[in-house]
Amino acid sequence: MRSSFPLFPDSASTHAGTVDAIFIIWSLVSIFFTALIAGLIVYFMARYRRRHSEEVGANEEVSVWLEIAWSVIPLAICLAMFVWGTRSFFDLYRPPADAVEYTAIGRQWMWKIQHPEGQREIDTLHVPVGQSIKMKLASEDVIHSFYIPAFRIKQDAVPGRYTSIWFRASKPGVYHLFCAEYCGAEHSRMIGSVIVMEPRDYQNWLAGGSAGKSMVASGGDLFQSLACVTCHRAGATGRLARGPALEGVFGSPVKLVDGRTVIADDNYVRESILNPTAKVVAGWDPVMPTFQGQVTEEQLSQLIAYVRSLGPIGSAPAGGTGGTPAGTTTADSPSAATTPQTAGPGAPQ
Ligand code: HEC
Ligand SMILES: [Cu+2]
Repeated sequence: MRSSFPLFPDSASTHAGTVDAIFIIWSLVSIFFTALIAGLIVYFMARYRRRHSEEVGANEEVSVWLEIAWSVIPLAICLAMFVWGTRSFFDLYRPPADAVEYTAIGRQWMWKIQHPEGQREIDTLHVPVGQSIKMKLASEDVIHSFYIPAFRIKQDAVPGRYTSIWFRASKPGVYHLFCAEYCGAEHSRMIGSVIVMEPRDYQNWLAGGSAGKSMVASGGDLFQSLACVTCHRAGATGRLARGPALEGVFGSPVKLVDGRTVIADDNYVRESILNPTAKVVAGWDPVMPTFQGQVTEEQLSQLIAYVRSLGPIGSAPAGGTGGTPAGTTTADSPSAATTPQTAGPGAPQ
């Protein structure tokens, strides 16, 4: 719970223990060596001071073992901390496979949150305790930073691309949500709350809200209304296809005309929609129009959720929540890479 004068934030996520341990141990190690070195300086100053005006210094024997010790011991401590810190850093930024994806879009000066089930909130984030949650972050204007001290997580929200961070809340309660990047005049008012609930309460909360459509369903609507479907028709190949089928594309490698192969992740699909000529799929002409300026950040993440939900052709559309990419790579998956070398690109405009 929030206290009015916290000296140390609450520990309310599974990250908190490791992050605190690293912080505390590093602080103690630093204090120990600072005190040791400063103490020795003062001691030696007194011990080896010049007592008579005619006194001159003499060379001391150098102890090789002493020199080795003070090189090797700090090195070992630093390397151990480096390995530990790196491992927990990767853990913070690599969501586990069962993580459910929420979207947070920063804009001057608020956080717009969207749940996979479709609920939207501003400056409030309701989450169930014990569930791994991946926050996908974007920004509509300047750099913001999504910061929940009680969870020990902080990640920038950068215009033009997606970043992400994940957490698993471990304790019900209400915690601070901040923007930790100076983002303009009212930056200090870009604050909100994270409300961690028991799973049952969370379900009630979901049921009580005006849910609207899930991310995937809204994305499906946009796919129709923006006419993506005219070119990306499921199962259409040969002369019918004006664009590659998107089934099974998400999470798979895509071959590009310039010979590179990229993995179709959030940022790839985002770029395909906003700047289609940046990476053109091998075997296709760059006929896709840009949708820059026609879709909001929120709609973009809905479209991406929809594209991700498209399993391989023939399979039922994946359910809504999807933290794991639908459609895994199979050698002969009908992704665009190899499809219509002859018919597709030649189709009228
Ligand atoms: C005029 C036809 C056309 C329209 C409309 C269109 N696309 Fe495309 N799209 C293409 C073509 C052709 C390609 C392959 C060439 C390329 O990469 O630019 C493509 C590529 C893509 C890719 C990359 C696919 C892959 O296999 O890697 C995605 C994702 C995509 N489009 C999504 C969309 C979405 C979402 C919309 C609607 C907002 C849309 N497209 C509208 C023709 C179209
Ligand atoms: Cu901000």
